[in-house]
Amino acid sequence: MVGHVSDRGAGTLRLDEVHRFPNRPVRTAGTLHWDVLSLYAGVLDGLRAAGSAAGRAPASVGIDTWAVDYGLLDASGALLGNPVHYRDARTEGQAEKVGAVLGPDALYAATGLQYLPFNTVYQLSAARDTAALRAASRLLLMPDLIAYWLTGEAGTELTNASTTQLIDPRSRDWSPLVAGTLGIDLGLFAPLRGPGDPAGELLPEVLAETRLSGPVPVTAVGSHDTASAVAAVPAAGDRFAYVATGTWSLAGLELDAPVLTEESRRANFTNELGVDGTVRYLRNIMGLWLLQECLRTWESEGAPQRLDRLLAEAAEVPGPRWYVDADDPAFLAPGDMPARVVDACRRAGGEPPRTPAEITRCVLDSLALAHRRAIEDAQRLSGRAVDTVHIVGGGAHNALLCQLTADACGLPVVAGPAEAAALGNVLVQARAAGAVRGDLSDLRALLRATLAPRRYEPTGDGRARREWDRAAARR
Ligand code: LRH
Repeated sequence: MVGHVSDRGAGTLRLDEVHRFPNRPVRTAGTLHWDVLSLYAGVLDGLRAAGSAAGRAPASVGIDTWAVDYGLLDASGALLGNPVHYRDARTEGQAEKVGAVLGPDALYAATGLQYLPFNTVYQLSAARDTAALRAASRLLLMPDLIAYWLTGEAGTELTNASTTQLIDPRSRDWSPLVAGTLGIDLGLFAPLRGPGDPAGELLPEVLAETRLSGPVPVTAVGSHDTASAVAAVPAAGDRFAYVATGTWSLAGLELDAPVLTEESRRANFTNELGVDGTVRYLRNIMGLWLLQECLRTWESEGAPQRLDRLLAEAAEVPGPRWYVDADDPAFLAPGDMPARVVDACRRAGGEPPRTPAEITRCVLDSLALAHRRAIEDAQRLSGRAVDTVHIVGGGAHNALLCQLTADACGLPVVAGPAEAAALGNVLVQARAAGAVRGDLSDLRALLRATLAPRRYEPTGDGRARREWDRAAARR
């Protein structure tokens, strides 16, 4: 994505997509990996395309990816094997092992991170006796690994580091308590850097390969994609909730300080760190992964579905009628998703959904309900009330999901931008480069002045509203 950003005059904020490449996990010898070299090749192709589209090198480059995963390097800087995918089964049973050393309540009090089976601490616990971890002298989270290959400089960006469960959200620094108790060597991590900090320059070999003329600085951004996406929520004021939708739905609030209460832990809320000293107080919800995986299954069974038609049909299915628990780890692994959804409905009692349209409706109603529960819980646990829900990320294009979320929450939904992560990424770079000024609220004002989000008012008769209330009350 090439961003064009300025706050002069009426302001400019434009994204051009110059290259897109697939991210296909690969299973070898029973382990699910990221094909990180193919991703890096895609980044180089993208930089080359960016240069030729703009006719000049970009003023800055910033990288964000999904959270928690990492690559290990030996002392010479060579990658020790392909990074393992967080959906791999290696973390099964690790929470119990870690819990025996550091109880879940103490771990939460120290890190404020929700329990997710794939948090980096559980991955490191699974990797404990492997040759790769023993041989490693560096651990780089995914965006930091890409940045390292581009620049030769190693750093650990803070927003993403906060998803490792090794960061104390009060000090915004490593937690020696957690690392020490769990026997994790903090020396593996490169020094922390924050969004907006310089992160080196493209290496000569990278400039040659991408046909860019240097120097091209690399800037640390909210390198956790969700941190960048939340930075680009076009909200005015602070009475808003957000749902960053894509493979996951990340639903919650932006706060100034973490909420580390026992109640918050029990509600499985996370305190990930955000841009400009903020806290992303949210819950992970399985998200559109449920639908993506259904589509993949139907295709592999020789019955491919067109998404637009499927969504139109799903909108005609009377609902809300079926719900599955969109926080259930049973949906985490790749595989036959329609069967898992139908199974979960059958266990809940009554006639399960049968057709692809009914299953799609079930998935979207379930996500809308999970969004409502997360937003209600976040308000209760933090004491911050909201009057609007912002949906950003890929799901902002899904009109049915946006409308159902408005209906379930009984609040207006403002949908867009869909490319929030890329926008939050370029805005932070542009500010570091001096092209825009101000704090998050100024960046958001620029978003509002240059984009046209779509608004969904809650609809539905009294019966539908009562059904959402009933469903939300059932836990
Ligand atoms: C979304 C995301 C999310 C994490 C998950 C691993 O892409 O970064 O915030 O929990 O991936």
